Amino acid sequence: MDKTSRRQALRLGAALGGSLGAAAQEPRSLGRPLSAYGERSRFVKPVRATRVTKTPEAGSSSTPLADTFGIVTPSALHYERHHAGVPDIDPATHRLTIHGLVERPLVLTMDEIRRLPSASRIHFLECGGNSGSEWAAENGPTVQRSYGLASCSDWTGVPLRLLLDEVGLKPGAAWLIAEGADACRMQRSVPIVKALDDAMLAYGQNGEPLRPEQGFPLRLLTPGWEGNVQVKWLRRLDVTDQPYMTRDETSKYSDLMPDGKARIFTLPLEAKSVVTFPSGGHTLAGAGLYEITGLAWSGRGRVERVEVTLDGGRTWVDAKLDEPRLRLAFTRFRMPWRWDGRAAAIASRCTDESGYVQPTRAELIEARGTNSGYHFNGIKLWKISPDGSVTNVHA
Ligand SMILES: Nc1nc2c(c(=O)[nH]1)N[C@H]1C(S)=C(S)[C@@H](COP(=O)(O)O)O[C@H]1N2
Ligand SMILES: [Mo]
Repeated sequence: MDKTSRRQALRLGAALGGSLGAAAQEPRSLGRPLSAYGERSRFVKPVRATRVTKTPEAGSSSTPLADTFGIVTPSALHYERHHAGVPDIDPATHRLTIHGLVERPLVLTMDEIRRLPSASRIHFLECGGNSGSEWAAENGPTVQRSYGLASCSDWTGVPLRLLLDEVGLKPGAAWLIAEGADACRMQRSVPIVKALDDAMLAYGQNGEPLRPEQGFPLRLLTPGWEGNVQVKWLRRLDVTDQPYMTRDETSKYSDLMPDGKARIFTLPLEAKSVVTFPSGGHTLAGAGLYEITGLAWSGRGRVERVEVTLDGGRTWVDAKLDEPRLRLAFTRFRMPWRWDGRAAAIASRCTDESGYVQPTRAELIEARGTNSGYHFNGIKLWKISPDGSVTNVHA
């Protein structure tokens, strides 16, 4: 198909594109010289949005999901969540201790860890509190504010299994307690089955060492599980027969059910998706062609299907999924859309390879009540008004 007929096929019409004359007149001058470490164009502005908490050392910042392409989040825009600030760790003095119910306790330097067989894998990371505001009546205005505690990177590191084989698990070893080197010494209990399955000690992120915000020089990765277990600045793994019941696995990252009991250790994240364009805060320039796009992911494997609704959930059509569709990674979906200029309510619905279908918010509340603050994975509606403005609505 030549260029002319493709334009006709998309029927872009006079609304898009200018005339040929103007571009040819631009002046030329020498560009700037080489640089040692790259920066993005000064015309590109998206940044992480910071949520201010009591102190800046115990806060979070969210990824501008609507401004990223594909499935990999630029390291500089990866969301951040930390409870005691970002420590400044010299990898030359950092140590990882593995002890507890093991035959041969080990203390490893970073150089020693870097000599071990390694792997690189693309995985999403999502805070268990991501889109927590969707439980409430008042929700975040933009996809960044409401869904930006999720990012996806190419991680490099050592399969944890290798090291556990090396230290030798003693009978009764059922959990390991991962501890960070930050001031709060954050700890989470990890079932040993995950540690022996696909958990990884990561030192690389998107082709370079981890960013300090992501846990430099070493973090635990438990792919598909809530972000909180993926302990950053990892300094210690204590193999035990039971969980520690730490602060972050009891009072935090747990959900109070209507019967007064709490769901705890809900570690794998359920299938989820969100339309990132158009989404809250966008303004459509007028009727015509747009590409609806968004991200889908599941802590239980691959994304199998993403459907999109334009009428608030009455009818659904399949979106196109980008390949490769990786296990426990973001999957990008897309769908061309010709907006007729009338009110619309758009949303996406993800089905993962286990057959699990993303529930509506109402179904989620039916099952879990309204006391939950974490683990929200309901279908997310955005309302398009005739003036082109896009807002966050529940139903
Ligand atoms: N040592 C340590 N690890 C930590 C945290 C922390 O505060 N300290 N925060 C956790 C939480 S709540 C999340 S959601 C993820 C965030 O990882 P990121 O900042 O790389 O996005 O790290 C987890 N690991
Ligand atoms: Mo988190």
